[in-house]
Amino acid sequence: MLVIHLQQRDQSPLSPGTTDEPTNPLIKQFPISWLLCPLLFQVALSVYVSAADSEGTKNKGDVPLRPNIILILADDLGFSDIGCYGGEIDTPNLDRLAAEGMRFTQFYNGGVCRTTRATLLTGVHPRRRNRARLLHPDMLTTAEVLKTVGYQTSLTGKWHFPQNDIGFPVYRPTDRGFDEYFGIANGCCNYFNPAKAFPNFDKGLPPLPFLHNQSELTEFPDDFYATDAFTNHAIEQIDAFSPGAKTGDAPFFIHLCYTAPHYPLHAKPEDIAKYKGHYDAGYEAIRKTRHKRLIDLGLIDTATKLSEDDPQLGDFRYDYAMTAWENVENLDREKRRMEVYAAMVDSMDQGIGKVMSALERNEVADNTLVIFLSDNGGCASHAGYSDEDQRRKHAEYNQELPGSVDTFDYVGPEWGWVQNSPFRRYKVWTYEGGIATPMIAHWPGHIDAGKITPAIGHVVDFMPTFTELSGAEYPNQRNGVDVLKPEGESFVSVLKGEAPSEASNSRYHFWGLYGNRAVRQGKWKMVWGTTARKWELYNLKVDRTETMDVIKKHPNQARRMEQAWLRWAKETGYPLKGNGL
Ligand SMILES: [Ca+2]
Repeated sequence: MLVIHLQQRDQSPLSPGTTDEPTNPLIKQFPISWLLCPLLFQVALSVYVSAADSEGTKNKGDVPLRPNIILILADDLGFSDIGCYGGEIDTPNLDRLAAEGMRFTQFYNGGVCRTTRATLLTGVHPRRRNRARLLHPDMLTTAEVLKTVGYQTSLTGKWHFPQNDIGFPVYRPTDRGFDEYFGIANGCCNYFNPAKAFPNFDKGLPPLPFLHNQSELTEFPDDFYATDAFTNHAIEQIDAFSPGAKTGDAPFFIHLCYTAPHYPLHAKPEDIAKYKGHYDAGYEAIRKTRHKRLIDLGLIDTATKLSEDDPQLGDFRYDYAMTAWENVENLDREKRRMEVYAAMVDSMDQGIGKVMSALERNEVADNTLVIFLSDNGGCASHAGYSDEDQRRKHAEYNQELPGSVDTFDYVGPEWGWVQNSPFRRYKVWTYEGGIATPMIAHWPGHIDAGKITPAIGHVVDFMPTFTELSGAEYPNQRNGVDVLKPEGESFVSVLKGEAPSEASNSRYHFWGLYGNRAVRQGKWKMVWGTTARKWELYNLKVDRTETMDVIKKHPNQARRMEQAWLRWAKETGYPLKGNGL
């Protein structure tokens, strides 16, 4: 009798679709209204577990249904910063996850904080409707979908969708499927005191909202440090969500969005001290070392050349000329910038180690998929790079070297570029330096230890991946509104150890942000820089670092890819003029 009830259609706003056959009818049609009644929910879960047991608790292949999921997103972390991706920064915890799990060599983000977050959260490419707002009523979030099959959900850290846009719905995480939220609701904050206003050379803004669920926090303890606070909140959620009297066996989805190592450069003195002198060799030497280590680690082909720096081509806000190391005027400050950045990454890695310990302490590590990646490449932003007044204000504000609560500094163009070694450019650009991310997936007993996969993937793939892992059926509607269908592809088979299919690795991927464009299909990638304003074509199989433009040799391939990009731009509303987000 109970099974019949469970198979009845849900009448809630998040009703599952009606067209596709679910692979597990018990779970895929699990009504959200049951979640409102703890007793019925417990009974329903026990029925699910019994049914799943009778099928061997497995879906296709060897992957069990409904693992816990922890999705960790770093902010403005470069491709080769962490140790297991060739970096010199001490990241033993991420290195351990990589050694016990899988590394992706060709995974992509959206090139900048908001486009990545919007796509990763919704499974669809950004739609440029209603100015630059990217989260719309006809999109579902991963948390909303996972909740349809009983997941407990929380988001920690950076959210980055508007909080006060008059005339449009305000979406806090708790409005979009997350049971619990703690963090900076917009782009970044002072790490030691999020209530401190931004300096006048940055945007001069008052502090951005820092929320616990829907309440704004305006006071922070003296020993507050954002990275540690986010780590601690995620651990609290692991403790609260792990199996027990209150939670039963309901799985959890924790989205841990660190702001590290996004500017401002703030780190604890003991972490900064660890990196004193580590960057004295300068930009070019560090790039060469990282390039070699990436080859030694098997993460890039041995024939891959180290790319040169790009010249400044115009007045685009994110187009910077590079200064050679021997021409740097204030070496103490310049070295210190990267030392503090490394300390911020180190602190995040320490936090990830504590998160893993919490999983082990709660005895849920074996059934938890942990994924780590970055939202865009290293950032080259700099206060007033071409503005004398802003430079003066920056110098006045930053009387001391970067690191403390009273400073506000950035790594600047050269270190931002180094962070993406061996690739070209940085955040906001669609060369590999802007959009290629390290990605680690860890799931003991399910993902082969030490595996490196060449699967080409994109943050648009998380929604179908999590939908498959959870056994959810993707709903047709949200609050009575038809929703966009997921535009990515599940990478569960890759996690299981299968080689990426030819079809999967040949599909199209698209980017458009700040006037920069890119399209990848298989080995081919076309890039359009908003200052050069022309397409370039690269064969990434032999030239991952985009050093040889072969568009004149392959005009038909280029034409096909341009047409595909134009169709995508039309479909998603991406503007062909200007360089706005
Ligand atoms: Ca970012």
